[in-house]
Amino acid sequence: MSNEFSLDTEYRIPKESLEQCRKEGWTRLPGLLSPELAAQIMNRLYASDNLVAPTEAEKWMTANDYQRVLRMHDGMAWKDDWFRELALSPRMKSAALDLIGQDEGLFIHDMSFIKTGDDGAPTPFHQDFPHWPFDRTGAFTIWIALTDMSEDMGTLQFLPGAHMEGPLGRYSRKAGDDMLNDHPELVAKYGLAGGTPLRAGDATVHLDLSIHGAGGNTTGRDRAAYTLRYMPTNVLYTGAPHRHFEKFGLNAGDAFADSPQVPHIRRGAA
Ligand SMILES: O=C(O)CCC(=O)C(=O)O
Repeated sequence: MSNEFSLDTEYRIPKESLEQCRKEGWTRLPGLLSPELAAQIMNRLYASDNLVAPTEAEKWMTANDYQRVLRMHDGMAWKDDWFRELALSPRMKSAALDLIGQDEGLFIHDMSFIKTGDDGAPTPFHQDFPHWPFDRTGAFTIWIALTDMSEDMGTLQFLPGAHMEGPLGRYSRKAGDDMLNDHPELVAKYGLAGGTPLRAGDATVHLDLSIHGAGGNTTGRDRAAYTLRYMPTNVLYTGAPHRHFEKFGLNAGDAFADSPQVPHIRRGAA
């Protein structure tokens, strides 16, 4: 792996990108990982049988035969040290702390979104926050392309600035539930951004209130993404059911920062 991409090398996010993220709720992180490391992540995910099905609260994600159209791994960094070391590496940590804007933060979740090439359905537009048991906003997702992705493979799209609307609710009542069906005016108001090709190892970031979705994938090639989620240290657990977060041993009202299951990331610390 060339030094430029090493996990020991910090990835500092330019001021303009941090400003874009604050204003628009998303930004790009080109070259976050090397294409070789992206391929390694993909191979490890494909070799793992740790697949999860969407829960009742995730019905929006896909049709019933989810394994054909969407393969998901959840919480790999809580099952396999290789993924944990990646999430806590100087490279990922420096990028996450730039986004948090503080010298300390929390690593809280990782997940894959692999749309198979034969019939990868679109990802309905949604916000993440209403699906999570967090008492305040502040969490965000780093979404990493694991293969080169053309536009027609469905990279994430965003409504830039729409995070300022605040939480608009869960859209999880049925497969394909899309918040833009209830709020068609938002596209006219904010427009659409993203959805452009990515190289393996490139990433996009979106905030928990960003409205995002993706086109389908009918290219015949798998569209594989790996996501890492981080947040500031002050967020409290609401106790709402969630496949991953309920494993942290917290009671409603507890701070995520106090769970031994939640790794802290600190500027400069090993
Ligand atoms: O990859 C996708 O299509 C969905 C990803 C997503 O919604 C997320 O990471 O929050």
